Amino acid sequence: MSDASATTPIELVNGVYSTLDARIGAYRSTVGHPLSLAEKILANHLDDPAQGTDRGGSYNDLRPDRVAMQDATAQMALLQFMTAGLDQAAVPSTVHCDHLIQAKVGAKTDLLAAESGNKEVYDFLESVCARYGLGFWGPGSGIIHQVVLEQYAFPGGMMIGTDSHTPNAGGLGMIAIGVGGADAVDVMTGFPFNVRWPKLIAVHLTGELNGWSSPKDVILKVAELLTVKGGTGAIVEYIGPGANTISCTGKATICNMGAEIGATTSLFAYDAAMSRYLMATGRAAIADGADAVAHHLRPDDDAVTQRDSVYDQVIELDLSTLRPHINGPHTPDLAREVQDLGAEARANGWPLEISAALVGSCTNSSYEDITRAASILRHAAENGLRVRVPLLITPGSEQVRATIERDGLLATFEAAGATVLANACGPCIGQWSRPEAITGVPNTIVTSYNRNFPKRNDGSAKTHAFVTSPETVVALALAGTIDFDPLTGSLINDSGEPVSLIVPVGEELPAAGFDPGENTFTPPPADRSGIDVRVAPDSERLQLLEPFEPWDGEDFHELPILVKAQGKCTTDHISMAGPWLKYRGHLENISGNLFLGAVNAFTGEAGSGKDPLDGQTKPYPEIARHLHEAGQPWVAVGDENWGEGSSREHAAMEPRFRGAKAIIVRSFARIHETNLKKQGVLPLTFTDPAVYDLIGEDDRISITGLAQLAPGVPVACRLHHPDGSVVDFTGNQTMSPEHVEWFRAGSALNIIRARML
Ligand code: MIC
Ligand code: SF4
Repeated sequence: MSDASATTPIELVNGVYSTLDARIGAYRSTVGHPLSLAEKILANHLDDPAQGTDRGGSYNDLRPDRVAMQDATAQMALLQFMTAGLDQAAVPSTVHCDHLIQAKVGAKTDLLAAESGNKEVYDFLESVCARYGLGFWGPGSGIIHQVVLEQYAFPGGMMIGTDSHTPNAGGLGMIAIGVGGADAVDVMTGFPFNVRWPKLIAVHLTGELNGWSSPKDVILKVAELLTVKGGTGAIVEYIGPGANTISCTGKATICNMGAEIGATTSLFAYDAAMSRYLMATGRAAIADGADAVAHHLRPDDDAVTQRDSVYDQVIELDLSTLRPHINGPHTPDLAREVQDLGAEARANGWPLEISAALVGSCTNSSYEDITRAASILRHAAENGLRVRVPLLITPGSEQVRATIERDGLLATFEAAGATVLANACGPCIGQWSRPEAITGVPNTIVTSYNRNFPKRNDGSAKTHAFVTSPETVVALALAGTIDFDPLTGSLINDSGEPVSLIVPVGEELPAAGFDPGENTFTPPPADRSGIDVRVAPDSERLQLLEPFEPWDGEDFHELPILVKAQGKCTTDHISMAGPWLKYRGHLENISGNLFLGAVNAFTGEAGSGKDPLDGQTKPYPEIARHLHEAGQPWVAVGDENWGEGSSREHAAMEPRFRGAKAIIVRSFARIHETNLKKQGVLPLTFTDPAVYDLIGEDDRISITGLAQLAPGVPVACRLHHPDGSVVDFTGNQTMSPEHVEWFRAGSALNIIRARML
């Protein structure tokens, strides 16, 4: 029975806590080693407690407590859910309107523009929520992860969310996993969530952050150490005495950006900081409940002392010596300390001058973040310093916005000339309208966001985005250049005198409590019988889904290669966001962006290649449409960490819709690989990565023996060169028996549909 209220009811939490003793006790006796926190929470959510688990090996069924979806992914998730024929979502689920609001002028104007521009989509989402018993957070309510942290996350809980930064809730001790819409559909239709039992990485924290160093610097450093694929298939658990010195929202920042290292999720143990946050956000009953079972909400003491044998990998990090970092451009793991950036930028020809500075996003817009950044601005203003570049701020939620307005913090930003944007993703997801005069030339921006792939923020590959803490963003905005060390540098003020910045001072939580602001939540109505979900047949933005065809039982013979991508091919490269977000509910229209960002390995150009049917050079989406219309299936080839970044399943559905049979790459990012399996596309990795180099533009690929497709058995492939010569190779796959069924049925959803009928 689902309960889509504005906050997680204590009954749900108590239900989860009531099984901890028995479940954890049983699990401990089967594995025979001290337990990490991740194992405890997962064991308590196993669908079948007797099911064996094998780290990095077994796929297990879990029962999450909640589902959350944001507007840009909810559309496709709910279009799929609707085809299952249920009357109500099986677990408490919510939809959050945050991604579709474009940042142009400022909060009020932009929100009004979004409400009218996206009306059809918001009406659709609101009516689906009402019809199927989901909670609806309207535009202006805030970014999904912040609202979840404030309202729904709880220590020891487990949730999935259709957004890669769902792990934000790990800051409140919850296992929160980012998934594609099809996984959300499983859970909303009452099926378990299936995931590979994760490996465990411990980050053992000692010491205490000080001065300019902030939680963001912890994850910027960890991203450097683990790289964008180092967390793949693992839960990163932050342990050790240093963890307790970080605020709850700071922990959330760290877990949030764990998405950038590919981790399944990241997690902190329940502690006093979490209790304080629960109290401050009106959830004292949950804090009491958690206190009563606190020993289950942290790793065993022995797991921490014997960490080298309990965890698969251990990173030691001394917070006391950690210095402020800044990562980028173009990849979130390119890290260095802030004072080293100037020299590196000069050596690489990156513009030193900053064209815009942005504070906020789901990663960094807590009360603590904003007070720390504001303290720098206040001191600067008192000492005749000015912000030298456009400064933009996106509050993470209506509650944060109302509170920082009440406490005069927004006024500090506005006095410094900052533009306050809507409580939404905005420039973080390319929803940022900037003049061509700026974006048309190489330029540098600094943000407190988490992602910085090319074109991510303003659609321009010429924009170099660097991610850092909010206080460092503000310091660099005062300097106007990335060649500045806030710790030791000084800036010249209005009177021509040098001024050094003070060390940022923050407040963990508002002394006067949070101001909830406007009510932006709509619960489902008690009587849902008469509610109609309407999708206009001629809509450009919404399209009802047709089931994908089941596999025809044939092997794949001599398929052309639509794209051989070189280097990074993230979900942004496969299915760009920004202006394309408007088609997230219309599979055919959004397929107009397929591979627009992918770099053609034969030409070095992004977004275009040779049409295998007529030999002409065209944009990839046009070639894909041509192949689709001609009934010609195809494959795509790529390099490492294919599908890194977002959870958007469009990056799997578009290729599927256009006729992709297999994606063959050196390695995959977790969410995207699952999304491909869910939609019936075969994800293969080269057993011998060198085969990638042998693939030519006019080659074809055969994949055979598919009738024998079985878990873990490599698949036979053959590369056909145009001169008739061939190269045989194998593709590894990570299919479970269930995944093989999805492939045969044409998609995971086809199986759900069949079971529901
Ligand atoms: C992102 O940060 O890339 C997004 C936009 O939030 C995505 C979701 C999406 O593409 O809709 C994510 O992280 O999953
Ligand atoms: Fe929104 Fe950016 Fe957070 Fe994604 S990372 S949820 S786009 S604010």
